[in-house]
Amino acid sequence: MVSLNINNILKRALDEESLSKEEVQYLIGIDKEDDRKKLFDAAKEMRTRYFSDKVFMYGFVYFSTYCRNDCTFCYYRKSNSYCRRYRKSDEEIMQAAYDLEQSGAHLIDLTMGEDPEYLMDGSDKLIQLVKAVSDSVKLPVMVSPGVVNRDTLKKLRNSGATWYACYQETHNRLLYKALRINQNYDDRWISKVHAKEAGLLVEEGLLLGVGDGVKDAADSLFKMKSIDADQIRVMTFVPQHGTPMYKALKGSDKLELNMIAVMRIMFPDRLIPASLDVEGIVGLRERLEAGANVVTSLIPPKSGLMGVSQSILDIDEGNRTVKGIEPLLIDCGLAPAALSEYREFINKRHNNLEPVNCLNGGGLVCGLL
Ligand code: SAM
Ligand code: MD0
Ligand code: SF4
Repeated sequence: MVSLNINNILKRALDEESLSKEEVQYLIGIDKEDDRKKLFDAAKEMRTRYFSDKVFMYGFVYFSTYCRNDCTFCYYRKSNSYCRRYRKSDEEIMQAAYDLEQSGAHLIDLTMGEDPEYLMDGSDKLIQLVKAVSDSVKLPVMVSPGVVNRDTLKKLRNSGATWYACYQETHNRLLYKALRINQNYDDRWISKVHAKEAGLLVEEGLLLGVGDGVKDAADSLFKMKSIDADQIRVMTFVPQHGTPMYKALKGSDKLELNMIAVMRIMFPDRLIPASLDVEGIVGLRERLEAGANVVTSLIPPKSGLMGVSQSILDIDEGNRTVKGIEPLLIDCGLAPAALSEYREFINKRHNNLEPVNCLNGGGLVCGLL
């Protein structure tokens, strides 16, 4: 039995030995500042080993904020009458994608609420949009449409999408039920299995500060391992006006930072975002110092486009742009990656043909990467 000592655990982690769930939980929960510094240093060492301190930058286009769901944490839940909604035209979406490409972003993330106009039976509006953006912008495209069926995922892949992003938020089923009201946990999980089968890369993510604990966080990391996600993320809950969780206290982002570092140690060759959508530019340095290697939620200023959990913070000021973040990257000893390096990562993940065993209990081989 290995003793729970930070130096021993980090040494084993840097030697790339697998950590037990007990050890992972211990790392996630560390609180003493000098121990946290050791954790972040180990995470940065891993990032240097696998990514040579290069950072990828993702453009974010939240093109429709209409949603049929009622997630308790989300500003855009359907019953939030306080929320100003929009549905951008194809021209506006293409313009935003073009602006992001010109600014030096490496990817366009097309995100929407579960907008019935895009998701109703027989509609190919989403497929057409992805095709139009993929054809006109020479960048990989991520789609974040919520849960969609197997057939739609295949069509998204065929129309040019590289990534499917869909965050489980938690793997504690009781908590999931309270957060994603009337949404089935397994349907959401299986959509990611189907996405992999369709040849899409997958991003999986967690929401922290919503009643979850350190044990939930550790369990979630092992669950994430089972799906072999290509990109993994954590975001701290930001209370939203007009929602049932508005009065909840915004948790400190300490747990998010520990989680980013533990993710980097457990998944050293995967992409891990530092989202500008939690604390804006002010929170970027600490997320990068914890081992993140992607900056997400870059949004063209004055486009009228919003963020998810910070709907307007830093957008029109131009702080959520490649130009706005570059000085900070450099100050952190990091550098923006070249687009060719991003494509290399994608190709490597596409060529990883290891079968994954990712369905609960069944021991099934359920997809190829
Ligand atoms: N509607 C689609 C869906 O839910 O999958 C796409 C949007 S998804 C990318 C929005 C994500 O932002 C959620 O899955 C959640 O992780 C995060 N998010 C939403 N509201 C948040 C909040 N108040 N605080 C922190 N993160 C939040
Ligand atoms: C972000 N606002 O990266 C985006 C969003 C959706 N794929 C991503 C949560 O922070
Ligand atoms: Fe809709 Fe997504 Fe917000 Fe849930 S998280 S209410 S599905 S936009």
